[in-house]
Amino acid sequence: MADQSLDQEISAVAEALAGQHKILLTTHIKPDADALGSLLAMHRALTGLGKDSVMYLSDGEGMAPEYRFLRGLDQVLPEPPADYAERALCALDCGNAERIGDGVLLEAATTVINIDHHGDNTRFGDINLVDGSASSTAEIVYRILERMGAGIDEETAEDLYTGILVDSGRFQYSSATPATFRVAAELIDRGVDHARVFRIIYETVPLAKTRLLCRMFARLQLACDGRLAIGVLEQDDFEQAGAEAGMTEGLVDSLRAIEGVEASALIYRRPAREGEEPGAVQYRVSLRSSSEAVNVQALANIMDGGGHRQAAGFSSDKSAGELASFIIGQVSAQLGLD
Ligand SMILES: [Mn+2]
Repeated sequence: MADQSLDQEISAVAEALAGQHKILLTTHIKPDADALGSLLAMHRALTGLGKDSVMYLSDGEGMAPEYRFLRGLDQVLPEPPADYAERALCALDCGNAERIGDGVLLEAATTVINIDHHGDNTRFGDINLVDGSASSTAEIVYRILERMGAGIDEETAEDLYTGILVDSGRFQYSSATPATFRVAAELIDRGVDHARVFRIIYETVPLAKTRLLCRMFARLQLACDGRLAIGVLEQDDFEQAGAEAGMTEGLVDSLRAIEGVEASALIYRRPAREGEEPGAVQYRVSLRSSSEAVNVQALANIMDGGGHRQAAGFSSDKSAGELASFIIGQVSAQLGLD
């Protein structure tokens, strides 16, 4: 996207938000740090501007425990507010409408504002701000708030910093540009204790999650001449490890980190919830690539999923074995191995 049109889109969203009073903010199911950070920061900033802002999350149960330190999560509603049809809906970090997890909101909203950084975003909003080159939605939210003249206090800064930190792979992915580092520096200037945020997210790993990691590595499968790593976690693995559904966060990245590996996949089936048939839970597949040669977004799109070239995912009713074969076939073709 040309910088100028992006700049216009930022202004359009800033004006649209400024023109609304009642706003419903939401983000994607199984929210990650970027989703939560963007949601909380936008809410605090809009509230600070005198707006009637409400946060809603259709399914927060798969949330990774390391993000629970973020302040204000207790204000996120598990059900849509009664007056949802009177509100403008602002979706954050959602590549498509299905990611919101609650179709009725989209139908009912007075206006839909879609703010995201997934390159394959379906532009489902009335107003769309999609910057596929941004490190994170949080970085985009920072630019919108700046444009609106909204105050960014220490808490808002921490929310945004956390989103940027995690989605940029601790500032190591190529999506982390000099501009990303400048925004991060600005947020630290506003009081973020970055060393503390780092410790909470990366250095207080629950033992149960470490056990889950061990189970994943115990059955590690290498394919495509060692360029593809596949991990599988069954419901039983979560039980044996004493792990909860949200503890898969980041596991796929450790598969990619193996020497020679350019792409990785984690195929997993979360534990069934109360009243849910274990067999009814679909497999979820998280995909990562560290090479130009493998585009995991294209792979996810075939299975009705989505994401970025280097990080994507999808859900499926197929078996773990079928999914592994599918991924090996696709990655082999992309690498020109067959
Ligand atoms: Mn994101």
